[in-house]
Amino acid sequence: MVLPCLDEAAALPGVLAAMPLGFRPLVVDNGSEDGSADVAQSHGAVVVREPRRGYGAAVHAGLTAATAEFVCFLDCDGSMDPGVLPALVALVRQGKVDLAVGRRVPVSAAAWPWHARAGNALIAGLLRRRGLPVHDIAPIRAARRVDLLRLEIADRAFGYPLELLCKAAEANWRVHELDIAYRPRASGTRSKVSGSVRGTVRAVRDMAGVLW
Ligand SMILES: Nc1nc2c(ncn2[C@@H]2O[C@H](COP(=O)(O)OP(=O)(O)O)[C@@H](O)[C@H]2O)c(=O)[nH]1
Ligand SMILES: [Mg+2]
Repeated sequence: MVLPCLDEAAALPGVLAAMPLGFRPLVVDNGSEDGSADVAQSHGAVVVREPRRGYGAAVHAGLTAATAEFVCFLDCDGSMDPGVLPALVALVRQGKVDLAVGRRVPVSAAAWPWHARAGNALIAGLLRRRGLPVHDIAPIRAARRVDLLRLEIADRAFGYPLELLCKAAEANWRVHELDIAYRPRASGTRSKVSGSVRGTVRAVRDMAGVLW
């Protein structure tokens, strides 16, 4: 399991404690300054260090470092329960789909700011027009490792999840979306993306670069 991480020391213990049986957590750190790497290590994760900044750079480094046949991705801010991952992996393992993704269902208004939700809904709508049955550009997904490497995703920032979905559509992958609970990130931690309008604008800019 690949966990992109930037300054999530307060959330990591809870996320790693909820790791389902048989999953090996790889925390990819991008130079956190809050001791995230040490916390991850002391809670049983393998730490991969990626000097290049960016969500996509972290996810790609984790995918490269992973050795399992099936890989999955999850934020390590405590907003999503790792317990949902076995269901996603099972869909891929059973050969029913090539990519299983989570559709975030917020448990409260605070879990998902309006601007992030609006930007996400807009882009998911464009993806459905390309034939993908998705309602979210979710940061939670499972697939075969070799399949993902073959997609050759180039974005190293917040455009990564969208580029992944676009390339999966081009390659005619079977994609399935499951509802998952989306909680507010763990207290004591700070959002890097959708916590501010500025962050959302940055994410939409990265994503627009992928779509056009
Ligand atoms: N390695 C790495 N992880 C990042 C970076 N930016 C965000 N993340 C991680 O990616 C996940 C999503 O970021 P987050 O701040 O939760 O975005 P939000 O959910 O939109 O508020 C979290 O696990 C972050 O720690 C980055 O530049 N590098
Ligand atoms: Mg988050």
